[in-house]
Amino acid sequence: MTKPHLLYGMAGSLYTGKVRAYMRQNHIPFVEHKAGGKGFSGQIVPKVGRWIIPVVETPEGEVIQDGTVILDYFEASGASKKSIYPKTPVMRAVAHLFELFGSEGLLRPAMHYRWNFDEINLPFLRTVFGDVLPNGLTGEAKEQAFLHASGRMRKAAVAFGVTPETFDTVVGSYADFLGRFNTHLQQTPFLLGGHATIGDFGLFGPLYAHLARDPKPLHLMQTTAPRVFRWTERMNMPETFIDEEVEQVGDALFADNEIPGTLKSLMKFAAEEYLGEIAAHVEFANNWLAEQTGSDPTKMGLGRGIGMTSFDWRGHEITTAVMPYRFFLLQRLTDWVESLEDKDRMAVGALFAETGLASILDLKTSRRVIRKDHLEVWAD
Ligand SMILES: N[C@@H](CCC(=O)N[C@@H](CS)C(=O)NCC(=O)O)C(=O)O
Repeated sequence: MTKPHLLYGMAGSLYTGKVRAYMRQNHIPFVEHKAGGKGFSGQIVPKVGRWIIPVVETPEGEVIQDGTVILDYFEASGASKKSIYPKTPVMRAVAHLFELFGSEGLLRPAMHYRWNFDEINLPFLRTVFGDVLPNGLTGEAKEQAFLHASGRMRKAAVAFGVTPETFDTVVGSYADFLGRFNTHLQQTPFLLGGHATIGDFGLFGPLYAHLARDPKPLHLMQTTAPRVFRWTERMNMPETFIDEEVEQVGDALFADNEIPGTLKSLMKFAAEEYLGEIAAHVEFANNWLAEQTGSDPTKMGLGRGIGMTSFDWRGHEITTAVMPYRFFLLQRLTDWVESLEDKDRMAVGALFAETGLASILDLKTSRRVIRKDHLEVWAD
């Protein structure tokens, strides 16, 4: 019998959820280990160079970190039943847009609904965080370890722009998003049609691990956006479920020239919610790179963020962490569009212009972000 893959993660982890769902959908046998265990801290963390999940260890002993890199490893190995990369130019660009927006643009509601409703969420979160705490802790030591881990995440929420001044706006914009996605899912089982793409997997991180598991947002999703909740179940299912009442039946994705209005509405939401932020981050990074005169950027450890920058978000000036990983995902969109023939590039450009997203296709950092030894680094 072939050995299974090992997945190191946590039930409540946003990025672990994306990898787990992919492995389930593609019937890839795996064993999930809690990341607080000795196997992870003793053997995996030294190989990866930092404490971060998800990590997959292949049957051959290769260690892979990063949700997107892991999905690409499986796609390249032929494990995918239906590729998560659409074959047509426009759909593939839309898939990359939602890969970026889903992974990185819904962190405000994901963090707000996890960390700002302690009365409802905290008993659940104490248990969930058991997955990442060292084995064997009890009593006060366990509580202290939870307070330490959760304290770091509360700080991360602030670094994504979730502060008392923005709470109401986070709630309002998330309700808007849920409404649009719920309406879209009336006609399609997945974001882009009959099967999951990289766009679904991007959205799934925040929408499942936080927003469809923690008690406060789970109730909100079930009561206000039941089709989105059902989509989170479908994303986690190894079996196919057919509902003939949904207009899009079968595996096919939408045709490039038949983009539903409900999908355009979601693209417009991504523009309103996230375009200002990613543009401000690219500008900050380019200024930051220009200032690095005394040292070689390619040799720098970038960590999770290179600084903080401010911009207008829905009428608030907010300050958020500039994370090079986002440029790595943005490049996947812009590289794809640049690789297209003129007529296809124009078709993508027309859809992005119609939905307020034209300028995202021109956003570029003056150095590319690449991944080396499990870390993000600037390229030469
Ligand atoms: N780009 C990474 C992000 C992974 C990530 O941020 N994981 C979180 C848990 S969901 C984590 O490990 N956080 C620990 C930390 O930052 O200290 C991926 O997609 O794998």
